[in-house]
Amino acid sequence: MQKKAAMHNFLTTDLYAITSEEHSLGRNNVEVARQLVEAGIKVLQYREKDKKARQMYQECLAIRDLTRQAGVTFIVNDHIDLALLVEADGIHIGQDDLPVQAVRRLIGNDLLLGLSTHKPQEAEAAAESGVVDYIGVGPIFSTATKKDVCAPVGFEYLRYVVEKISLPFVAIGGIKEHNIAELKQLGVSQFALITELVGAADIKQAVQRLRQKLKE
Ligand code: 3NM
Repeated sequence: MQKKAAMHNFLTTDLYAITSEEHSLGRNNVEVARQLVEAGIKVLQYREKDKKARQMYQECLAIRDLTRQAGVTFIVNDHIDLALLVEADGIHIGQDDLPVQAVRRLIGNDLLLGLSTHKPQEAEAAAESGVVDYIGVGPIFSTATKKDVCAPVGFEYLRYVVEKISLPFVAIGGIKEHNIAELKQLGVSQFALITELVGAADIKQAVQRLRQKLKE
């Protein structure tokens, strides 16, 4: 997918789905991705912390196929090699990963580069770098899904990003059906969710209910 099209999916007000097999009720990542794509998700990130490279490669290849056919923006978390090998649309990294300038040198200009941020200085640095396409902002609410995550940043940091940072951003961390509308009112248009989506017994229904909340 062209970078512009990949970004277009990203900019529409909607859900940003992230995989996590341990929270997927016994379903594997590829099956969950298939259900998310069938439910109409437009941005999907492959995130898997405890698997061998070979297995992640196979899963990413399968998910790349699914997402390409459906015009879904496919982003790989952390693994630059995997993102390049499967021709993903983007890579998402954290503050402890390689510097964004170095990553940009590796991936070239055609892939989206996303960076997790947790405080104003990190958002400012991302914006000033000139190489980051979007930032993650979180955790907004408390979450048990990410093991090494910092304490929730609440709305204060979110408000800061809405008002002061010109980069597109995606809110993350503890986002659920009952709090998503509140975030939209604060100016969020992309909502990244793990457990609320991959941990739903009926993924299609979960997507529909969350989207309904965004319309209200
Ligand atoms: N990153 P859930 S919070 C992967 O703040 C991740 O950067 C975060 O999972 C950050 O939707 C988080 O189940 C976990 O709360 C999000």
